[in-house]
Amino acid sequence: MITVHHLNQSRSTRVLWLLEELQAPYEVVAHIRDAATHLAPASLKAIHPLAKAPVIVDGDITLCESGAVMEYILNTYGDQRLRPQPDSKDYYAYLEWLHFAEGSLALPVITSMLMSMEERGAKPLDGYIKKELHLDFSYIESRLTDATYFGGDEFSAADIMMTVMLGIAASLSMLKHYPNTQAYLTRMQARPAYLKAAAYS
Ligand SMILES: N[C@@H](CCC(=O)N[C@@H](CS)C(=O)NCC(=O)O)C(=O)O
Repeated sequence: MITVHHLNQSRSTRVLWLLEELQAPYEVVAHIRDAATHLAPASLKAIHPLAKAPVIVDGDITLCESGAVMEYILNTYGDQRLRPQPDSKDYYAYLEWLHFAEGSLALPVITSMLMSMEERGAKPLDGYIKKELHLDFSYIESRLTDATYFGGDEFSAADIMMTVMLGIAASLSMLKHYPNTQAYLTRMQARPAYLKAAAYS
């Protein structure tokens, strides 16, 4: 059975959500952020040298990086669910959005979050971040104008990757001018499996 090393307020919600969608058995080991630094505790470093969540352990495998963990779970327990077939028309759109969440969107969103935690903003970064956020959210809004889900007509793991990052963006008031994205987020966050996963935070 998979053990999910869950850090409160972290990307490990993605992993819990996916497992709930698949109704796959798992157990959770909770790690609590340091109250002063907000960093992961030493207990997580004992599981993986990067000391970042999520980490899963399944038999001989210990794996971090939420995208890689999602792929592992789909390969091992997915039974062809929650991603388009590799020879389907939607497959590469699915793959793009699956990776976009961490590869492109995470940087400006997380940098903004960190800056908002500072008493004094890092002004030289402002121009860069605003440009990147505008580019990324315009692209997302356009995708969600054309498609119901990031992967096409069907809900997939790409939606899980994207929704968790979009939730952070919404909490930073970044979605005000992107009505389709906001509506999509509301829809995703109403999914029963998301609500179960989010209850772990
Ligand atoms: N790209 C990695 C990011 C991992 C990451 O930065 N995790 C954060 C939580 S969302 C973390 O563990 N932070 C605690 C720390 O750095 O001490 C992924 O998608 O898994």
